Amino acid sequence: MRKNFLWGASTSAYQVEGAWDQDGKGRSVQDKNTPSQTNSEISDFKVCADHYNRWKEDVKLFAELGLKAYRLSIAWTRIIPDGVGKVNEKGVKFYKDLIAELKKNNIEPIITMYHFDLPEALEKQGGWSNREMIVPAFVNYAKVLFTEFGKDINYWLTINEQNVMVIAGHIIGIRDEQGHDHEKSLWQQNHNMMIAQAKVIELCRKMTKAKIGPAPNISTVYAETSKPEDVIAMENFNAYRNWLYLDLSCRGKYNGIVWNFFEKNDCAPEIKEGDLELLKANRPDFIAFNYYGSGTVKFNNQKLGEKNLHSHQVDQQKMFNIPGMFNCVANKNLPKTEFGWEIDAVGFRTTLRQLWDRYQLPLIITENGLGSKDVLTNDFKIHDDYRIDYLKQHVEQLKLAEEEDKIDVFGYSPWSAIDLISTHEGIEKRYGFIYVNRDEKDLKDLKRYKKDSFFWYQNVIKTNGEEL
Ligand code: BGP
Repeated sequence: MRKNFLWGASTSAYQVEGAWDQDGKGRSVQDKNTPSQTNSEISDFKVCADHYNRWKEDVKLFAELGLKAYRLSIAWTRIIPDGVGKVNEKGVKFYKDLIAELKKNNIEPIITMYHFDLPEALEKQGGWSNREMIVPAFVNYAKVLFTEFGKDINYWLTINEQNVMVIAGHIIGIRDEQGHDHEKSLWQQNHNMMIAQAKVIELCRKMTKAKIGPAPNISTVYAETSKPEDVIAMENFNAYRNWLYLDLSCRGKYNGIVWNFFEKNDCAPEIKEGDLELLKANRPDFIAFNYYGSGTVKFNNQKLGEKNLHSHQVDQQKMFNIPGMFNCVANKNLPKTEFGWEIDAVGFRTTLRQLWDRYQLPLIITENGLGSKDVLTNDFKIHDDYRIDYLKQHVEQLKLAEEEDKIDVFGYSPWSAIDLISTHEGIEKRYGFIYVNRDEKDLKDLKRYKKDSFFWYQNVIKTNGEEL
């Protein structure tokens, strides 16, 4: 890989930090929408990996792993507990100390500003559906971040997986209006996020020298068969799942396929005068994207009815259908993880190629990884060869993308640096290079152990991807 390639690893605040009410932190929608509410067997986000109290030890391990970059998110509610208003100095200090320690260890901090954890106080005022309230609130939060951390940060990510928030909304902080209003409200929230993002990009350029980009979840899409109708479904799903968001942020335009869908179903968002100009004038410097596996679809010729379409959708790999657009189906050519997610390393290269071809912006992968029920042996080892296999296949394709396809890709930051609480499936679904000794309910000693994948990735970084 290129010299100075950013070999990284990722986490998000609400999944790793814990300390959910420590040092003045406000409540976020994640403190409210904990998985324990839907399934009492799995953990909530109160303690997580207790990274908030053990960050020094963790950074030491990240340095030993050899990370060149660490992608973390800042919890809005630690910085401004009510979303707007008073800044919490203790929250600011926590991230200042963490960033300083990372830099001391030559680890580039890559910061996500908002990773699913909208302040609950803002959610109560309508969240992303209240444009007049939420856009200035997000811009104000960004201003505080640029003021406090601006001189130390070279890469900002605005919003994590905006597209998954839209597809899987009610779980992660999008308001779930009922019936027909649901559709309209959903796309309005999406539009409002885009406007907020463009304003934050504008502000970033005024206040800092950093680069800034969005962080959607992008996956290549296949047609189930070569039937022409299935190819139409593939284009529809691609537009709906991937291009809508990036066309807006990188081209300042609504994707035509999705816009027609909106109009046909009377759910187009309101676009105010100047919105598209604002988007066009504030394109990102790069595209960060998360990739776990591809999607496969077949034709669907139903009509969109009054039925609420998205509310039962909980993650990006669960099957779902949009009338008139597509039906998601399983891909028989692909193996699955223990949690049923399809594994498709070649699809990773295809995704990189499509992104590069479409937008011609530098790329960085900010999530990629395999969730599994890892086992701690009696001699404190974790033999996660399945994870090594997954990552190895993906890095092989990454190398092809860079070397053969000549794609401008500047970093790879798998999920996750350390075990943390999965968005919907508890601690049992582990992704980390570092094992955290706890169960769903029994916190044990929270001790850290290096998995086999830790040593494997350490060598990948050391040899700059030569030895896999
Ligand atoms: C992405 C999110 C992460 C993380 C990851 C794994 O969608 O950005 O926050 O959770 O997916 O998903 P899960 O935890 O559901 O397995």
